Amino acid sequence: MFNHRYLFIQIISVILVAGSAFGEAGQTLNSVVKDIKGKPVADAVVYATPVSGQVNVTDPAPQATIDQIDKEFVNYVTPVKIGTAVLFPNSDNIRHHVYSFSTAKTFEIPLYPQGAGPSVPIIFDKPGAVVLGCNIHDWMKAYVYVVATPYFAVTDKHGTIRIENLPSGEYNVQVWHPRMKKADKSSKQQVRIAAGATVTKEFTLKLKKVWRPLRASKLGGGVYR
Ligand SMILES: [Cu+2]
Repeated sequence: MFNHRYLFIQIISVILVAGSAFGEAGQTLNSVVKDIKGKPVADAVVYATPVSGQVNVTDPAPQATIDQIDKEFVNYVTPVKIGTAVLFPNSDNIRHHVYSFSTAKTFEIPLYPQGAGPSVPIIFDKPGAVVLGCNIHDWMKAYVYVVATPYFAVTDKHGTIRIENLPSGEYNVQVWHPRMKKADKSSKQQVRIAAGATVTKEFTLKLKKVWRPLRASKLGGGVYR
């Protein structure tokens, strides 16, 4: 027998579920990161941590990949949530040897040839910056930045990021960059993101000049592996 009352309850619950889903999906955080001269800063990690400390763990085993292409790590900066398993394939037809001495994660993947790389990923289980290097190619350098929130992004060449679908609420929004001078008050801002709101936060970073080993020239005829 057709039950009108049951159908009515079903329709109402569909509307309620859809309504709350839309309400939660509307919040967006935009950021622009510049240096003190006003130039856009690429490769900066912007991350928003709920002040309540509550994070919505929708993905219990997140994964990421850092490739090695033409003797460079790709990408240069990879933000990940704590617990992320990172795979290190090698797309070059030569061997690489990946290592980190950083306290947030110390590891080594001894020389390995082209291919998928070790089948066991490296689990990044502590927050902080991890500097990656290659024993063979001194100029190869990259960073994993481990954060305790699922809401993060890395800036493009325009210095911008966009994080969508944050739950509404109060956040600490922070920025990190490999060349950033010591984190200070200006690298952390508290922001309230109301239901349906799009909020934009600007950051201005003081960047260090750092010496980086130069990549061997392809044109110079020098021998390099
Ligand atoms: Cu290498």
